Amino acid sequence: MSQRKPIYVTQPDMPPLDQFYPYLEQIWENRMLTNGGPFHQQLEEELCRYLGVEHICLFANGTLALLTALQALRVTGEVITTPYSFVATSHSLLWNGIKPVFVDVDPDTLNLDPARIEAAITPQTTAIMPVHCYGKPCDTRAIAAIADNYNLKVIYDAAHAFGVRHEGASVLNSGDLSVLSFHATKVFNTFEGGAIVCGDARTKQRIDRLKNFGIVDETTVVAPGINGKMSEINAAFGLLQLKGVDAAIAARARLARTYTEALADVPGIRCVRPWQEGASDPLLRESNYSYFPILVGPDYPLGRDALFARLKEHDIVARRYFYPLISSFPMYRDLPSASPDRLPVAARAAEQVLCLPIYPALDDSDQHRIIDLVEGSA
Ligand code: T4K
Repeated sequence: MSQRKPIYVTQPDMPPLDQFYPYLEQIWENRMLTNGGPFHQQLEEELCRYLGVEHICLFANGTLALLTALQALRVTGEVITTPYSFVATSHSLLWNGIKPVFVDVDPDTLNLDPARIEAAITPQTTAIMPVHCYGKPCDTRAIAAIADNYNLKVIYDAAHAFGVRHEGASVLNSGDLSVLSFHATKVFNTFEGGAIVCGDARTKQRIDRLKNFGIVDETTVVAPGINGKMSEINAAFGLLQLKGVDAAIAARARLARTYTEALADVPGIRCVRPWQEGASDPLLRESNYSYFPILVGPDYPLGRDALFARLKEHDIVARRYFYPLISSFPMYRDLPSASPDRLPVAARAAEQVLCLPIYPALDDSDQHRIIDLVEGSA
């Protein structure tokens, strides 16, 4: 058994600790620990500038942001969504008493397939909740056209899409609302955290009230809001992280390029989010390289799970994001739309996917060890 430290699918990018002390001193001095303190305010402003969005509402995590986004738009009834995501996407619907309706994904992008959405719309449908899976933009134009036609809201689960651009602008401006996660495993993290991006001040005000118990002022409560607030310590860490995020994404892009080139000719392996020339430019990038998913097809000498186990034997902890499909979990599997024969593309991807380690501190020799193991030459 080797004594090496495991290599995880991701590791948070940590700025030097001494750079965090001044923020802590400031918090101690301010004695404002939460409820919209100065660092919270500053992070909202800096994120709006960095991301190129009009308004942002910070949250304690992405799941509370999803829950609140649905409430902000008063979504009810049925919502069309993808089964190929992290469970938080559909859980946010159940927590709001909404019925998820699963629709299959596109085989190339693994995002919700717009061509299949219309057939799933019923008189109860009020919204679509797509996911920019692994940070790859959905077909936002096609989704907008369907939403306009049927008068549906669109809430993007953009948990993976921090800093991603699409057709020359932030992908976070698509739809009615976009929801980010700043969890420790994400490209930009605040330990735990999340946000809702919206386009107008009125919606921001409503969301800000909903995340603070529905409070308007000392004597007025207008909605059964939740406590979704981000604390000052998380906001301060976000400000520090933001300084290094372009360098972190550039480091990820280099790793993605190495994987893409090394694995291009391995029979049976398909890179779902290959590195692309020019795609590291912060103004153009359609990817933040938050994940490096590969599909292990029938031409590969090992099954996906055998490759997963082989890597693990070498202390490389890859992850099968997103297996099992959300629709196969007990709270969803009896829904008519959850039947696996209606979701063949997502079901196949879930059986074949393996996310390889990618994070700025992954060193070249470890990455080559991973590549050698996938190539079968180690
Ligand atoms: N929508 C989508 C599409 C999402 O992917 C997510 C979250 C959400 C919504 C909800 O957002 P949040 O409420 O989480 O803000 C992880 C994360 O917990 C979750 O945030 C993320 N998606 C999901 C895709 O992955 P796990 O259960 O796989 O995490 P865990 O603890 O196994 O971490 C993965 C690896 O990362 C570990 O092997 C080690 C490493 N790691 C992890 C943590 C927490 C570290 O090195 N340091 C750390 O602090 O869910």
